[in-house]
Amino acid sequence: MRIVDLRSDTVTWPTPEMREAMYRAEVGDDVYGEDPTVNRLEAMAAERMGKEAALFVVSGTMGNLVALLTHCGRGDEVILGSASHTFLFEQGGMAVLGGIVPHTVPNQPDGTMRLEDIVAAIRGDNVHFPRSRLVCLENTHNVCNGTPLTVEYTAQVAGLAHDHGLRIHVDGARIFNAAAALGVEVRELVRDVDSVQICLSKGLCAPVGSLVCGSAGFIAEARRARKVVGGGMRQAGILAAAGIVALELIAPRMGEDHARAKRLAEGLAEIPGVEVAPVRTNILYFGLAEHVSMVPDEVVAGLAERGVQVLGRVGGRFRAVTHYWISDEDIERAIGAMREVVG
Ligand code: TLP
Repeated sequence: MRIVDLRSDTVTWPTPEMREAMYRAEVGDDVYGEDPTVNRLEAMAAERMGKEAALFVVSGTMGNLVALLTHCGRGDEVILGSASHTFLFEQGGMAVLGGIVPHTVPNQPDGTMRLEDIVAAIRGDNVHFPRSRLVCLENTHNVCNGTPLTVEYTAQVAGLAHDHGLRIHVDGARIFNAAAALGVEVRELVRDVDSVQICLSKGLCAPVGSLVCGSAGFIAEARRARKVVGGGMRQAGILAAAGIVALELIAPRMGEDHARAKRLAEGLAEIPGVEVAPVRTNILYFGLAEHVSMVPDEVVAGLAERGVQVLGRVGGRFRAVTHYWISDEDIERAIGAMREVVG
């Protein structure tokens, strides 16, 4: 039975073009800066993001950590969303490894933080306080229904941060989804920010890798931070080759995944007892109405028996994510399976 795997867009396999490019990749020792394929990928990412330089790292978690370690020293404070991936799902690496203090501000349902809440979180100069150093945004916002943050909102937060002498980092794990949903160039979304982390291994299908982008000086420092967390790679061109294909061939097709997520949302919404959250990109959350007497695990197991995988979350919320390897037919199968399980 073909499995329709909607748990995440991280489950994507590399495309045949990627495997071919990986096989043929020219490589060198990247710690010496001698891997031509890594260098090409970094230059390409920097150009796409409108930044001076970029750094290839193993994962989104490492990309965010390296950016935070570069912006902040021990005892500095980072203002970030209470539902952000960096706060919830990165083991508090900033505190564990960097002595950096997370200061959370509530995320609104659309993934934003209210400007007044950010301002209120910024510390004054006082011997009792850690030093506010950085604001982090997440675009698209994973837990907040995959919602894209707009160019205008990002610019407002960047302006506010800079006015207070803080810097701003964007966790852009799915920034290409945001750009596609908003109909803007991806570089517009990060125009005013100091650094951005983008993932190649989610909807973009590459097997491994993220990039941190920023000014040349910032990236030179980030290269040191990457090394100290053990992220200096050698013949990494094998991996970067897939990343180049990801940027060239996969990034432009995010809209297809969004259309399928929308169709899935429509199909699920027609099933009595299923409540579907608004969907803007490739991430769809849904839940069960109170009168449905099933526990989430039963739904996840029932779908799995029918070859459909979704994530079941605390509080009875389920997540389904569309990606390159999900077809129109798979979406109809998922809807049919849910109808059988809940119906
Ligand atoms: N997200 C994963 C899980 O960790 C939850 C997923 O399946 O969605 N930022 C954002 C916004 C992310 O969604 C993720 C991964 C990361 C960072 C971390 O990236 P990796 O997994 O490459 O370390």
